[in-house]
Amino acid sequence: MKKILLIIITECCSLLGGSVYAQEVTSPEKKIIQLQHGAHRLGRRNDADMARWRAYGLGQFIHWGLYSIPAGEWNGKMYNGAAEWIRTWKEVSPQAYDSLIYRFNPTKFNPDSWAAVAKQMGVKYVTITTKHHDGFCLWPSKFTDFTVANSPYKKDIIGPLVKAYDKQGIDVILYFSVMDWHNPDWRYDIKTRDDSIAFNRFKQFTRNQLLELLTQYPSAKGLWFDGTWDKSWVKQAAFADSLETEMRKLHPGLIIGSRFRADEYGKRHFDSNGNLMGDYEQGWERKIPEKITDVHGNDWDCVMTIPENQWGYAKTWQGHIKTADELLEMLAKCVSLDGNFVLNFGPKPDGTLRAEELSLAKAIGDWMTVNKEAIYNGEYAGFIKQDWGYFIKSTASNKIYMLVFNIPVSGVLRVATPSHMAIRKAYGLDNAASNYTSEEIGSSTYFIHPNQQITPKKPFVIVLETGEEAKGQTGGYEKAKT
Ligand code: FHN
Repeated sequence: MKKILLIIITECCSLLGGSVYAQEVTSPEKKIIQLQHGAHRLGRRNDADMARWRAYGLGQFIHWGLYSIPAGEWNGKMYNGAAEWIRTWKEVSPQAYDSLIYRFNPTKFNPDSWAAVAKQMGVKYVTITTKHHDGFCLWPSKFTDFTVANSPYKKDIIGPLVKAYDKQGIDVILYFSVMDWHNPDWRYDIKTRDDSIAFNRFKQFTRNQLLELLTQYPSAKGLWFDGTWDKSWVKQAAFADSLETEMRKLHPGLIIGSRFRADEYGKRHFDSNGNLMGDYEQGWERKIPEKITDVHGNDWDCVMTIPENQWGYAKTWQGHIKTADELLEMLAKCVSLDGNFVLNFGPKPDGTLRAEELSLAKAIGDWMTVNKEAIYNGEYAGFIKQDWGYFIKSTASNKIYMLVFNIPVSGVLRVATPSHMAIRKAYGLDNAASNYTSEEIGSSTYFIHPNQQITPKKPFVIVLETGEEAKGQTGGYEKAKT
């Protein structure tokens, strides 16, 4: 009770516009710090825009910019890091890198064909880099010369892309890196008065660009922030907090992840009380939670590369390249734990997509054509995880989907239902007439026997229709007396 009261007090204070000075309240159960710039809300956002975001399941990430030109190679030498970071390599002069603007001319860029690929793949949203850490803007920003408008291509990339994806019914989220290596006012840290003057100009520049993006592309559904870990930005709790409020006012329904701002103690993602800052957790980069308790009831997305760590176009991919089945398993795992899965694409400098990405998109899309019902509107089902794969519950139909990736030697699939739930029917998602036997083998435990010998080439989905266990229908199983 005491804990609940304290949480309510904290919440009221932050809703009152942060007029309460930071002060510590001690409780025997938990020490709660009153924050002026902590989380704006406790728990999930429950409006229609956020419900739409939550139902996406599958997304596409696009990293595109000047770095696609060197593509991980500089003066004949290969760079070991991610291609979009090549500007920071000691072998590369920043001036030489920045002059790549004069070579940016993606004459084969066709946003309609990108959007068609994404549509066939089954993605519900795309996150596009409007500006990555190098500071190059894919839209003609009024606030810097370092934009596509001053490249040989001259034309806006973001506007036509938003239009093409909107036309396909795919929502657009704008990626924005606060860290900006090109801007002379950007600082990693603020140590001197001059740093502080410069960084104040940089803050205004950042604000101008963000308001410009939201004004120019009003159909965008959200902002995906990056490059916000620098000490300089982490110290801007008040500024970032008021900018977030300003952006939300300008663009009602705007969705912002947990990477945007820090609280006044410099805590990022989660404030000093452990509450999520922003609308969803953005910490799941190239990793996926193992269990539902890892996500603490928050919304989240996982952003994933196809090779180990390349976001921008790299001529050659090193190491393990994920297969379509691995990516589908990641997608299933994310949705089964209440998250979205976002797969990255790094287009080539001429504006085309690389062959490996196109063929993975096609394979994922072919699987989605049959199985999308198990992904869209999917959420954690509350079943105990089994080794054969993942359970997903549909918020649209209440059906339970079993996404099967590993079939046991026995060929039968074990299911333990939450208590008082019985399985009424089991069938293949690709064939509603395929009636699978569900054998009750113990209290709330079943074996699903697919009727035919299963030798699938692809992961497949079984639909479970469930109902309340009839009163007294416990099967009379006796517990061991230990
Ligand atoms: O440094 C970037 C990286 O290049 C890429 O943009 C990823 C995408 O999530 N974000 C940063 C690292 O967290």
